[in-house]
Amino acid sequence: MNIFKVLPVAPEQASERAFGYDLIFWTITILAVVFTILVFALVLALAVRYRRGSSADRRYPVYHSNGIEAVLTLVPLVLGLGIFAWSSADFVKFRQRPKESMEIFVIGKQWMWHLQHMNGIRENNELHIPVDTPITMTMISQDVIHAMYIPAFRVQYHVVPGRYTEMSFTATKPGRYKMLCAMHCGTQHSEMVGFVYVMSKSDYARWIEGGGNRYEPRAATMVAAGEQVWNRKACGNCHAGMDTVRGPTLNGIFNAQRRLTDGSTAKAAPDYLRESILLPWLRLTKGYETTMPAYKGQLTEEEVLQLIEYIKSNSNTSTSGSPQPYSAPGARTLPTPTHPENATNRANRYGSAGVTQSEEGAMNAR
Ligand code: HEC
Ligand SMILES: [Cu+2]
Repeated sequence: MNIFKVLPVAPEQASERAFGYDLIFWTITILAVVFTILVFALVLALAVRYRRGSSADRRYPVYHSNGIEAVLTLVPLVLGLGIFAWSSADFVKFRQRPKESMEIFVIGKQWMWHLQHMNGIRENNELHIPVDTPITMTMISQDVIHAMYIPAFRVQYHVVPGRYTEMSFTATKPGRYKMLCAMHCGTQHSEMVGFVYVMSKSDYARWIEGGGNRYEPRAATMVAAGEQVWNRKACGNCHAGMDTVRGPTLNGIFNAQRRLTDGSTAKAAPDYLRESILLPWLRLTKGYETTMPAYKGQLTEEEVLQLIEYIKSNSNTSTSGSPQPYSAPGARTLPTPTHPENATNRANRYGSAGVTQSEEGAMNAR
């Protein structure tokens, strides 16, 4: 039974967490109202009773009472800590990424939401998802800070420039729900709205089979789109199937520990990869110098997400560490560098000449 449904002040409950969220919300609200009424009622009653000229008995004034002190301290303390523990538990639970989830990539920009499914289907200000399926959104902004907000799901999280944020939820009820921006982001912030369509699993399967929205041309999958960017930008000139003097292999590096020139290590998580592509010199891979061009300003956030998915897809096939030819599923082979020798390549080659043969061997053995 859902007693909160009768209160018309909250949006529909359409996700796995909505009920628990509302329960906390209403508990806090009701407690606040009850205590406000209690305090005001006492203030009024006592003011009337002890007003000047009243015949109240004033012979035994109470200056201190341990009992009252204890009640006044302990009751709010227990209530406050209880609410803290309760809401923290929910918070921790819902900030966890589900073990298996469908990924959606979200790019916020002034003033629209751009969404992309793993199979490449793109949507603007609309999102189609299946019911009862855990969804994880990987989100980034192309300009200012936004916040993805779906009131019916009781989810909201910042979408910021410069790093990925994540938000997971499971929609539990087919329907159409509002998708808003919850961070004031400029003049048309209020128009940065759209809809989430929660569909039955069979409807969703049909929708995605049919190529999504008819007015959007069917796009390549995230991975295939990433491969296109990879080829267009000729990343393969320097990143081959194994570490070379031109660059380290990216085969199998996803989520692996990378050794850096300053002696530290870094996990090749999405944020690290994004930084390595846009501003590669901030953290240099051990054994290499600043020969990789910085792609900041040359790639859109969407392209970076696609590149990362491409790099990730090549992680699955190779056992980490041992250099292997690039062979991801679907006959994606990374071209070996075949570009003609020119001044830039030569400079690159000699620029990274800090890598000696033995060091290179050591890196390959890594
Ligand atoms: C001119 C050669 C060159 C090109 C072109 C190049 N890179 Fe690199 N890349 C390097 C070198 C050298 C490093 C190691 C030094 C560093 O961390 O910057 C590197 C490092 C990286 C890393 C970090 C790998 C690690 O070891 O942790 C990533 C990710 C990466 N590149 C992706 C790309 C992508 C994607 C492209 C194409 C858009 C690209 N690179 C194009 C030379 C290149
Ligand atoms: Cu916004």
